[in-house]
Amino acid sequence: MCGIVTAIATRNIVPVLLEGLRKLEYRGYDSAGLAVLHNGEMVRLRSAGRVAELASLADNRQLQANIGIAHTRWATHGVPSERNAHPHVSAGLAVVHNGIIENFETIKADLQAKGYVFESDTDTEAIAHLLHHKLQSGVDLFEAVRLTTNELLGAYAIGVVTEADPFRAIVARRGSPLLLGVGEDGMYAASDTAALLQVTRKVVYLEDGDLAELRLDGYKVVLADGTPVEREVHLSSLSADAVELGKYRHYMQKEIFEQPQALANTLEMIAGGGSISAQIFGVSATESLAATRRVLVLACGTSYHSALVARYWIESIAKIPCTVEIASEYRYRESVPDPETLVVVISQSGETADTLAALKHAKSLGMSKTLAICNVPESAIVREAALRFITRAGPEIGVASTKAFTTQLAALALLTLALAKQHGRLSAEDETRYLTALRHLPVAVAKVLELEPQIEQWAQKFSGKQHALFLGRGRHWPIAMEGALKLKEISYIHAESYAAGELKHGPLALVDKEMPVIAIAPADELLEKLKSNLQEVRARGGELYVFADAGSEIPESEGVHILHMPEHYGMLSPVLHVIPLQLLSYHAALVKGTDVDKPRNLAKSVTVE
Ligand code: HGA
Repeated sequence: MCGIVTAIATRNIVPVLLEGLRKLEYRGYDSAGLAVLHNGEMVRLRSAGRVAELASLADNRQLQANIGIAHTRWATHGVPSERNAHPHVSAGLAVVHNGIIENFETIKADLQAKGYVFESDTDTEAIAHLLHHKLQSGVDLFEAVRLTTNELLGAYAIGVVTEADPFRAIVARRGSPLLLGVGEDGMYAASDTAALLQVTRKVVYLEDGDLAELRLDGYKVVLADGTPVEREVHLSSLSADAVELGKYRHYMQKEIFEQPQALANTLEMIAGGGSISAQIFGVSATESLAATRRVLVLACGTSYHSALVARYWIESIAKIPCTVEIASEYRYRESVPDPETLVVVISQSGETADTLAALKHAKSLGMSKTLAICNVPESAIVREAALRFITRAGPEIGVASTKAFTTQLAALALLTLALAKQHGRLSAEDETRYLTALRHLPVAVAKVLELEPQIEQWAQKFSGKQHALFLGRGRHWPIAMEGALKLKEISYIHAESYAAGELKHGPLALVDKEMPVIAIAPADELLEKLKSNLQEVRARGGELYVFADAGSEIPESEGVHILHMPEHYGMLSPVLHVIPLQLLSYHAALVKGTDVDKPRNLAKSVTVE
């Protein structure tokens, strides 16, 4: 996903722009570029490769400047190439952009009719020419950006500089993230704080619709209608090194608490837009998803659990048959290939050997429609797949995956909606409803994280146990699986998960007072069935720990402990229900004193078979 850096300062800002881009590299990108005023002239450099290449281009030119914009691109409109890399220019004016302009085709056609010639396939170039056109009418740069952004539909964060007005840079946002950095020697802006810590800790978060002017001696912010507005200056406590622990005891705890931000980053593409575009999975996705007749998801471990949740979503919403298979099994069994199947591979690192091999195996069987969902953009799996979606969880250090899992779920929810839409099975009303729920997800997750103190108390009771049973039904059954996996991998307590309806077919024999039973009890259509299963446990003396949505109406009683979750969150409820299970295993492990971030016998990237 792309990133923006903008700077105006008394120092040479070229190294600042480049270092800022390096800090944004983790977001994933396919090309990079910058535009600066060097001796008053606009110089644009672009590279279809890494930021390091752009840096050496800048070095060769001995580029020096006091004002400029820079960008890492993750293509949505037009293939990754130098020609499509940002900044895009229109007669001495340069623009960088994150997001998708949904009405760019109309704007483009209009501008072409006025004589503007487009050099790229991007939606962004339309912003540059529209801005130029507005300037022709005599308004100043700031007003021209305001008028331009008011015509844009979709999501954007933009940075603008122009030769004609060398003493200010303009930035604006709606949907995509952007914040200002107030420096000692000038003003800065970037997609995230990490890019600015090199120059300042004083940051100003822009709100949707905000427009800001950056000058050497300060800045101003206005709303979309031009009304001036004050935005608070925060002192960032972020460390310059994003993977430092900060106030947390372990990476796992830090990563659990980073989930609202990780989800917001992953969902950036839909933050402002009113509709879902298949293009977020790659330039050829529209065609590929429309031609998909079946979905096969291949993954391992936690990623496999996210796939299992997605199966419920894809079949019930997109109405497309979906199978999920453990990658290490798939690669070695004789299966029946089907070229109309979309093969989805999921891996945090993108290097998981079994998943990579399964992807190659599927391709060798003639299945060329492939999609990688990964957290590491340059990884082998991403390079191997035709389509990709990069989750933006940021570096995940703890071996037990947490934020990678919830961001994978977010990616899979987007895939479900994109598939449903391509197949004409998503009404405009449902699209709006699902997208609204997705956009609200970071806030909903933050609310669940507030339950930590209560979960800590529960964890005390678990640490003395040898075994635990996790129960769930429907799309929460995979969440029970994930809860059991988390508990065993970091606290070494033996845990099993079952679809609650399976209890009486065997595992009920294990239940006694030494076997805590954890139940995931969302207030959904299966709740009454689940309640009967819980009665079966209670009748055998099993102690129940129930994560119940508000409205589940399961009374607390002797041997039945209830933790109340927020309102039922519909389709996306699994994303919320996994959070307390992550916290439960983390705190159980703390009580047991295990090495939380590096559990015995396990490695983070499973690059061996
Ligand atoms: N739509 C623009 C910018 C894409 C983007 O924000 N990627 O993360 C383009 O395709 O160039």
